[in-house]
Amino acid sequence: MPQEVTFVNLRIEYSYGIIQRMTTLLLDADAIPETSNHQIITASRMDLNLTQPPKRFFRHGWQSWTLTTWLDPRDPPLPIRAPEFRAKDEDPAYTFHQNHVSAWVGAVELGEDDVLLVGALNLSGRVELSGYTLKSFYEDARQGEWLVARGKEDEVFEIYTSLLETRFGKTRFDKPPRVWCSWYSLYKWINEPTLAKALHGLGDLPFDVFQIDDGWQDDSGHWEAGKNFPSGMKSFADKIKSTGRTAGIWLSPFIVTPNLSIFHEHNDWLLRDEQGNLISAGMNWTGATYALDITHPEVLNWLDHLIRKVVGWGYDYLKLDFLYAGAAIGKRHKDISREEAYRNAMQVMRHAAGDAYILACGAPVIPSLGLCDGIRIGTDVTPYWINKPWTIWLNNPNDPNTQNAIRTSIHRLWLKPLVNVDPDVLYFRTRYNGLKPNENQLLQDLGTITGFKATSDLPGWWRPSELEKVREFLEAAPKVHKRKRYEYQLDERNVDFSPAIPVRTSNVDFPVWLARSWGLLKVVWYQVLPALLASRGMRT
Ligand code: 9PG
Repeated sequence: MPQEVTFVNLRIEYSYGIIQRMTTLLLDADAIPETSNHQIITASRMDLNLTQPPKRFFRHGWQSWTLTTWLDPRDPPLPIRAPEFRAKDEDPAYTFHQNHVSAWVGAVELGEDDVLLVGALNLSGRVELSGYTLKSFYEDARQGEWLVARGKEDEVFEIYTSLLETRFGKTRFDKPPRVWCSWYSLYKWINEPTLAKALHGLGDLPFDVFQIDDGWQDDSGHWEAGKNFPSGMKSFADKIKSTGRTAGIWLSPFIVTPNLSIFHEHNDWLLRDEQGNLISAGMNWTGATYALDITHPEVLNWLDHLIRKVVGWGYDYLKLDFLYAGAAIGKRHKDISREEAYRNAMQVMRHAAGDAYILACGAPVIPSLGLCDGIRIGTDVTPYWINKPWTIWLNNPNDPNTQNAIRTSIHRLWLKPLVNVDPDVLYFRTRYNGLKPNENQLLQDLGTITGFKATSDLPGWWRPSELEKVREFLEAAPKVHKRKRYEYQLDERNVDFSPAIPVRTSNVDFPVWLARSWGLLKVVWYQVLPALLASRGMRT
């Protein structure tokens, strides 16, 4: 029998199914006062019927790189046209879903300053907008708690954030670090002499961390130094620490590629589907990647040893990347939900890391809370605003570029009380930089707002005036005031992020091969060529 309970001014109707509890929540939006109020409801599914079409739908991306924004509900979801990017950029369960599906938290804008938010308080919650109905559900029909809150946008997100803290915990670091990271200048072409030169070139600039990114490792998959680091990784950590900075290093512990020996040595560690086929984890710079079954006891043991080894070398800042692969869909050794599997393995690594700082990247967001200190909140930046063929022609708002990165990051600033939010690196160089001054400034301003100040610029690429700008920027702490959804005031200066917000798609069926090749030209020109020159000691 349906049962009614009072929820502020909402009418809730509970009905009980045989196997699971279904909750249908009937909402008369006009009857609810627009002042902040909230309620926690336990259900595996909750259908919330809106009496009016929402003006906007807040879609929260599953992992760091996935589109997060307020959408026009009339715009249908469009799958990424190039299959190789789907597993890397989207929640694989909903790639072809006909409705917008938001990960853990969804919201609708009913009027000016009037937002209704539904937020999962357990793992595996999703919120789908289907016409006038907000359909919230836990995957695999699990039972869980939901926050339903109505009020001003910032207020409802604050309520959600404080409840998430009680469920999952928060970072131990109030102040984010200032980081020099090797990726966005040298990419995978790093070597000992070039990094040593960069380390030296930073002089007394106030960077807390010097972080070595992808490219240091050999082809074993066991995370040992590659041939470009003949003195070994411990030796380089010592070098970094002798300059008074924390040593940082990049790892992607949940993915493997077929060129690695571990792929063949431990084929039984790989995640497979019901039919025994390997699960693709998308592409990285070296090609196809596959996911590890992180519920396998040997894999968990291996992860524990790996983190202890790297921390033992002297690295106290770990950028753990491509973490979404841990929560890929597949048949696991242990029959638990994919996000539970992810959180258990993160817990093992958190424990093994001791006091080291963990930056989660490419990471399912809510399942990482409490187990990482920082999290990347957008896709990768690039020294240009947009890569049209890859973003527009291939319908990929998660494609690495600065516009996509700013858009997603700006919609995740509400996470700041829980975790250091990393909007990716900022550029201070004009050399090899195709960003217009106003675009570059927006990215820097995002760094100021999050407090996570990072760059990859090689010191030799800076003009003397740019180097001074870096010092000033790292030391500055302007007062940040949010004026509107996309407008901020930094001390006396107004900043408007609106130019980064539109999602541009194409109705033209450009051949995918053409879009791929065309887009690659920009990557080669702005990213690969400068990196190759610099890695050979030229123009650094
Ligand atoms: C290292 C990088 C950096 C970066 C991470 C992550 O092939 N791809 O399309 C691709 C996209 C992004 C990407 C890597 C590969 O970025 O976000 O900061 O650490 O890995 O490989």
